[in-house]
Amino acid sequence: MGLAAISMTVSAAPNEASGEYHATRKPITVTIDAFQFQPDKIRIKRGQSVIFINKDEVPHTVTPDKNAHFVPSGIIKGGEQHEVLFDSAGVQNYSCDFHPSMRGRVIVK
Ligand SMILES: [Cu+2]
Repeated sequence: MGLAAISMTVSAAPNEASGEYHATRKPITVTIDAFQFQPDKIRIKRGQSVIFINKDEVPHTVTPDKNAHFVPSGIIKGGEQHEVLFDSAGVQNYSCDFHPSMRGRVIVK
């Protein structure tokens, strides 16, 4: 996915429960480099998204733990990136399907 596509996916979708718009919250970037999520702990606001950029040459995933609430990234090929929307508050832990020791946490307020 290119940068142009990314900016288009940051849509101005209203949160229907609150009627509040989250479009002004810019995505945060997490880099996947040398089999690590960097940073592996971030804090964001509900409705904010995270762009995971895979700088490795091998594919990775951002897969929620059983009790986490966000849509799995699917495979992010080497050199590619994927945006994940976090619209549930709480501690969202995730790992990579291929490398279970690769773990990260998004704290959604
Ligand atoms: Cu991996």
